[in-house]
Amino acid sequence: MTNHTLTNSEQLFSASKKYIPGGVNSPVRAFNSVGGTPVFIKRAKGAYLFDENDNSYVDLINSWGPMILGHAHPEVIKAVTEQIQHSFTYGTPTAKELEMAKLICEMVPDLDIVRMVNSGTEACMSAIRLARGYTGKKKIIKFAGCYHGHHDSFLVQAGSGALTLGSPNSPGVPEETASNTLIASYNDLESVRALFDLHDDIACVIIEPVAGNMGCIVPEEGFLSGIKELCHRNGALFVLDEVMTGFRLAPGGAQQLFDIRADIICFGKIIGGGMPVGAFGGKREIFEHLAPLGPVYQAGTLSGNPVAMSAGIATLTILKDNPSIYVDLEETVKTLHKELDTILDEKGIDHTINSIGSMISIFYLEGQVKSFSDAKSTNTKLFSRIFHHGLKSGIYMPPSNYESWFLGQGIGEVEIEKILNTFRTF
Ligand code: KE4
Repeated sequence: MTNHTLTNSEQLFSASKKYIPGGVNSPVRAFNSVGGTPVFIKRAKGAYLFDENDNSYVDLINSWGPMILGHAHPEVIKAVTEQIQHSFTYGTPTAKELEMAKLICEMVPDLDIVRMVNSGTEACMSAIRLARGYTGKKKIIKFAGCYHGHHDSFLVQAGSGALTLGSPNSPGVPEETASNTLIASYNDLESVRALFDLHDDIACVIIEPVAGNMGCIVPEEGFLSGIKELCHRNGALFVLDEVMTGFRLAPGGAQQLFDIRADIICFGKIIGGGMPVGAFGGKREIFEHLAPLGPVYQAGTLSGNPVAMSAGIATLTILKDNPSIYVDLEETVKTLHKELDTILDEKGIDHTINSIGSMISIFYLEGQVKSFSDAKSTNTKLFSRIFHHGLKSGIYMPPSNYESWFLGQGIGEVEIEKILNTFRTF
């Protein structure tokens, strides 16, 4: 067991709090739900993070999803290095954006057309604006515990960081806005049907095809297709938020894995290969309503910039050309699921592990976890103790029980052993 001192992180954190709200640029990084000082990371390579004291950690966050190829992949670095010799951004159309859009439409089944933006939040907020503009209706349905970014309409019973602050609803969101967001329960099709029976002005349903922001929760058979059918029967659009699952669960994301087709799909994270990129796409007929073709406005100074496109194209091309990456990641997660289940059973620790593809979460409770109401009874105090034990053992898990682990390439036998040992020695 290496003793990971945090002195430099502690000094940096207290200094950062003077200049940055809470010392972080995204709340979940502040360790609010696990306590202690966040570890400041200085560099990363492959499956490893290195802190300011040069301690190494097996990375189970991978920047919350993007780094599926592992950190500092040479081909991604090469693509970005080449582009920046020709400047960073022009604010004009470029051939790189055409190349990126074609690649995405090749990889994602039945995707006609796609618009690049700069984050998952932008992708999801633009998707619901387009759905509202296209249908002329104003309400949306989201699911308790799902997170679609920090747009006003989504901060109602939101997951992810909002949960770690215990405030799934945020001040600053006008009641008039929040009242247009209806809440259903994951894996409960009746809760969706009931809302459609009550309201006739629902523009869309937006859902994470595999929930990752209340911990990992897999959709039950027929749930997603049932939602799609309810949407189309009621003149609403079916919107899949694949910011997390896109290019992670398969080259074609959840649409490929579950053989389901949405009207609008949102992307982020992996699509940028670590650069700030989001995207939303779908049926051509719907996107003919989007500016400059149609009246639904959406724009962005750095949308589709050549540097981000270079990182995204390199990343997606490697994923497209090497489907074995998905097989290996899935094998690793299956091993972790099985071995961790055994270790936690032997220790008599109540737990449920949900996993699919390269996504896995451990809930410290008894019984199944199929929705947020199940997930919220997880023992977050126990999670925190295991989290810090992991940190001391050189494993960096996401600092919240309401997050999925994100695995990247480079997690092999040695890293699996390190992860299992953390739980064995707990
Ligand atoms: P961004 O705006 O953070 O790029 O994407 C928002 C978003 C949208 N949809 C889904 C399914 C997401 O998971 C996210 C962002 N995920 C969180 C982690 N679960 C981001 C981490 C953070 O907030 O720092």
